[in-house]
Amino acid sequence: MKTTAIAPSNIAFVKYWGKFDPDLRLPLNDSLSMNTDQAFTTTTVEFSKKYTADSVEIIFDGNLVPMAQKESQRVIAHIERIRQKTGCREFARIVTKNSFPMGVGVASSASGFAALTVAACGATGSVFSERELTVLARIGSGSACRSIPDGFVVWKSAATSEQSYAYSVFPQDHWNLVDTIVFVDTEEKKVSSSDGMEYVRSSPFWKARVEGVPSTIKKVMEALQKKDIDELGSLIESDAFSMHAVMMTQSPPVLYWSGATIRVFRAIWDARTQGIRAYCTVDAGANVHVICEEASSQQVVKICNTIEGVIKTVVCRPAPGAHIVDAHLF
Ligand code: 2P0
Repeated sequence: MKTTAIAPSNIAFVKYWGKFDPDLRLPLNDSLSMNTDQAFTTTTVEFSKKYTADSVEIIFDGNLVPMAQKESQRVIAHIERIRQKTGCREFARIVTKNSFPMGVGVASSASGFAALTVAACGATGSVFSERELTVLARIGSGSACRSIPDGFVVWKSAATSEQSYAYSVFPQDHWNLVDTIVFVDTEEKKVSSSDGMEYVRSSPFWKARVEGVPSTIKKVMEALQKKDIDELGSLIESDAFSMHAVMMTQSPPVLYWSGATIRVFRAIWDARTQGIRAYCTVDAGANVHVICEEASSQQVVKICNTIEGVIKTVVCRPAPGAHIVDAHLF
């Protein structure tokens, strides 16, 4: 059976950095994110007797190419997990396409494993609840579980796999927030998130950050409910810096920012003194996400496009979660 799914990427307002069970990807803290409509992955999975091995291909610049070995092994391990859960015995062909470059801190693994989970589960013919899909996606890549429910999503930290799931807290049309992704680097990052967060406990600050997260999530939920951009923006900017402070003080340290990353921060802070209500957040990469309301979006894009080192800006709005579509990739 063949199934195709589209899954958005997501930008974390309260970040996930560190796990207490790396195999099950059980996170040290809850996290909260917004799905983004312009950064997404489309994946088609077909299980069939006609295949004699699993294959993973990616559509890159319009051409179908085999996925690099390290990534394809992770994809096939996930397919095997789904086969074991469903009793499916056939090999799979997997073809995938991203709307954005991989490995540049724009959560390609989040949209990738969310789309893969929904497409592969659908292609087995078995029926899963949304919660079960988020648990499965999480084992593929932690933040992928947040790309399955709609809009604004919380992922719970919990002691067991079944309890660490993601759920929507507000739909995508709750608030006209805009995430302007400011690309300053489109090369693959040198330290993957999985590798980087392995050493989280070597930072003297990790525990303080994890202990503060429940209160931050509560305040972010209140700011979302009230649609208070200044309160929300201050909280997410502060959480991003707190995560990067942990990264930079790990041993070995991880520094994802470039000079242009910092120029974007400063430009946005300057803009705030001029009354533009916009705030920065950064994931495990150099590219900055500028969060504002629709009314400030054009000014934000204009400012960002004049900063030295900015390659391009992509304007994203809140998006629904992963879903099945009719148009297959093969
Ligand atoms: C997040 N990041 O909350 C944080 C912020 C990066 C920085 O989730 O090892 O690719 O596959 O579970 O999900 C990126 O980490 O890591 C991430 P794995 P993942 O969005």
